[in-house]
Amino acid sequence: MKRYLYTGLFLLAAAAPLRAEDGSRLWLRGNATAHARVAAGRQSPTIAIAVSELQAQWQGAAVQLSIVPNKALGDDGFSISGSPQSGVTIAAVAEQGLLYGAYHLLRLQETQSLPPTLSITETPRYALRILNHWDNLDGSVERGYAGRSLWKWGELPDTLSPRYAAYARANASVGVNGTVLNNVNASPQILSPPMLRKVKAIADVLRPYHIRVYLSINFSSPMALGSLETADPLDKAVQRWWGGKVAEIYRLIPDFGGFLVKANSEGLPGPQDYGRTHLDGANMLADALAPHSGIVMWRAFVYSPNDPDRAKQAYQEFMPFDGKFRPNVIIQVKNGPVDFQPREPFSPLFGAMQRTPVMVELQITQEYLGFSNHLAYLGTLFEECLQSDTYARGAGSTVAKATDGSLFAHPLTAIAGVANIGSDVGWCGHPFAQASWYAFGRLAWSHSLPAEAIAREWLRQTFGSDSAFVEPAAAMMMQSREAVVSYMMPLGLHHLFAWGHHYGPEPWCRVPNARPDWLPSYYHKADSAGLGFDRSSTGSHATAQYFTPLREQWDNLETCDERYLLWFHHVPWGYTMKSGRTLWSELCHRYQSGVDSVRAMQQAWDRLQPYVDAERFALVQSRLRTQARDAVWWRDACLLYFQTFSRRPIPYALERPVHDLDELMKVKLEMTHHN
Ligand code: GCW
Repeated sequence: MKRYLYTGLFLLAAAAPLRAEDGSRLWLRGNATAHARVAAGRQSPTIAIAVSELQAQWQGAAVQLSIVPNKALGDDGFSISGSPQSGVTIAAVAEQGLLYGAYHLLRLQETQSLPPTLSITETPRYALRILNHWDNLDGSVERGYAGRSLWKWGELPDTLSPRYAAYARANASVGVNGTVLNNVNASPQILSPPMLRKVKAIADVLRPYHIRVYLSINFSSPMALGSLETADPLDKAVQRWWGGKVAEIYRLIPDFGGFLVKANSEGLPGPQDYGRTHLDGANMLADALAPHSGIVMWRAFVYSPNDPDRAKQAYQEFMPFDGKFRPNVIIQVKNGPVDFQPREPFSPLFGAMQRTPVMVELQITQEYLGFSNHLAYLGTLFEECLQSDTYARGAGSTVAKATDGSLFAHPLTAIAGVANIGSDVGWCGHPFAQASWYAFGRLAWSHSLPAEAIAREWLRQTFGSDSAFVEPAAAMMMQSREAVVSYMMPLGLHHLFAWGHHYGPEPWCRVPNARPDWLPSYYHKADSAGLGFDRSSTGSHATAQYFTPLREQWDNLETCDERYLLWFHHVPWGYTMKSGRTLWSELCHRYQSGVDSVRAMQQAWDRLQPYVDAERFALVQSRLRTQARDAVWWRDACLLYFQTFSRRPIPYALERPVHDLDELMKVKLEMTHHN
């Protein structure tokens, strides 16, 4: 079986009732036909952007932009008053509030939700709303499925791609105010003087949109770039080197945001190479940045094999340091304890680390959700994580509240999303993948917005406001991520991916001498008795890292949320599930329901053809076909493989597999992108 992943599309010769669109305008498709009267009491490059956006697009009467001393609005907040008919006032403490207010007003117009009288006050829940680009200096993008890197390092700093400003505009329109330009697997070269001049050129373009630049750093930089013989964070020469480097950066980029650090993780250097700790490393960099008000985002994605359960390791390594970090350090924690799986319970560090600022890292790029081939709207995944109750201070202690400064009063609050953006004309590789970028920005601003409301907003702006389109399309989006969970890894299964890439299934994968925790069998633990990883008190006891009542609920097979069942338990094949079916039978039903959902998405999409331009219609239709084939592939691979252990028949009411296990075990994908 040969699979063609990025080999072009066969566009259908469908009638094109609507203008063709390539997706390049994202959700900002307002037609520049308006000539609104817009007045501002002050001038600045940022205010000029707000004014010109409103002038071009606002269909109502006049707009007044005012700076007011209303401290309650904070740096980024705004209020909107007046009425579209008689005139609107946008007020803010700072210029960026006016910019966000302008985009908010235009969004209400474009989504056809302008009330007759406006009385709006908005402030963001997180101070820092940051995209992380895993972009390498050679133009490749780690886990990127939307072409090459947006950053054209070769032609910078002299040539500025028009996409930089378009990128800044799109982000500002949803409130994103920071970007880490380079991969966390960082090359020391990013801090070399020529590269810093290129970074400065990008920062200059992003500045009027109030997007700060941050960089990922390599912990060995003092050795690779300087002539030091060590990168020991307690070494005075090392500290001086970082101090000098940071000062050099701020001379070029006075509003530079700070560093993102992946250290002692997946082979990268870090303080532990010198017998020091994450605390020593983070605080050393924090001291270098503090005089310039820069911050350190230190990642907790670590799993040195000191405990047989990888899911426990970040908590074990970081909890002892709680309360000991400098105030300008924030710990960046992936949503789940393992690694961006289609579904994971939230990381136990949320809620547990109370005396240190902690930020959520979400993955917008679909590393584990079918790349840009599969339609998987991640607003629901982000919402599920942010609304998970940690019970850290009793019921209602959601991950969102444990990180937004409300439950634990930290002035430094932030959230990050690993971008799915590249050189692709449509930015994200799949028209619907734009929605996950959009949703990240909207949730970073307001983490209690329902994913469904965000989907509708995005659809109206990106395609059109006809409810005959919006309602079925929103329904399709809302079930899309759950569909992926069902056909890939239902009931708490995780990491069944093929070796070397994370696209297709390889639950049988064996690689001689590989780290056990990089192999699917480490996670699914299938045997003749049953399936799943025992993380309960009879196993690795990861449940103990959660607060009561979760630890008890999840510890007990009978009360464990079935979404996480095989995450926390090794369950007998004949175990009776809530549906009354056996585990085996339930597993078969779940895989089939995933396939069925994709078929339903295909049907729903085909019905929407009259409402969509031909170009995007055909692209989505073609991607859904790939997704439908892949869903069957996943179902057959996983069920036929697990059946070698369960030795039970696939329930007779369900579709039969269409592949042979032997054949599937021979599939080797030719991936054209970086794995
Ligand atoms: O998910 C894993 C990815 C790596 C990534 C790493 C991380 C950037 O497979 O590609 O490296 O996580 O988040 O550091």
